[in-house]
Amino acid sequence: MKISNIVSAAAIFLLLWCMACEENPFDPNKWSTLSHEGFVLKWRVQDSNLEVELKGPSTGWIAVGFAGSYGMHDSNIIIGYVNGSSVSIRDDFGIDSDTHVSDTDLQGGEQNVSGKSGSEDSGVTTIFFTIPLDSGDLYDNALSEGQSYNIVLACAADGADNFASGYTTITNTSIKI
Ligand SMILES: [Ca+2]
Ligand SMILES: [Ca+2]
Repeated sequence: MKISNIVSAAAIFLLLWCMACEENPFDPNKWSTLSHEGFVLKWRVQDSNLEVELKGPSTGWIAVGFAGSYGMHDSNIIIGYVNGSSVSIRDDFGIDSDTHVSDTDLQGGEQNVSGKSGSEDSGVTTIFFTIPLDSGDLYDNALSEGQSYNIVLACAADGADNFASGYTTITNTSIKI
């Protein structure tokens, strides 16, 4: 066997090995992904937290809500928008199927989102954030790894860089944490 063939074989082996690594289902750092009606949600459990990346089809606000019922109702909603270099992300709660308010405005509620960042490109907003699996806040529904939960995905009209505008898209689905 020529040296060049050995090098090629080694390169292919390494490539396949690396690809297999990325697909390792036991990798604790692995992200789960859901694509649903123009949204892409990625999440992973890290220690006692849930790390989340949400992409939504709007240059206005986008939101994901965890463990509610229909629409936004009773959902722990994390809503965010990007305006130039400014990223705003807020910890909300769905008080009915289409109304969300800041946890801070609810009695005993507090903001429990960390690691906030985001970007906007080609009509798509992306936000990153971390929430505790169980913040202890009445307005953040406790989550357990391995369980499935109803979620809500929503966004506002393009350019609605605020938390007050109504949604133009809202959809419910479910994920396994
Ligand atoms: Ca909260
Ligand atoms: Ca909340």
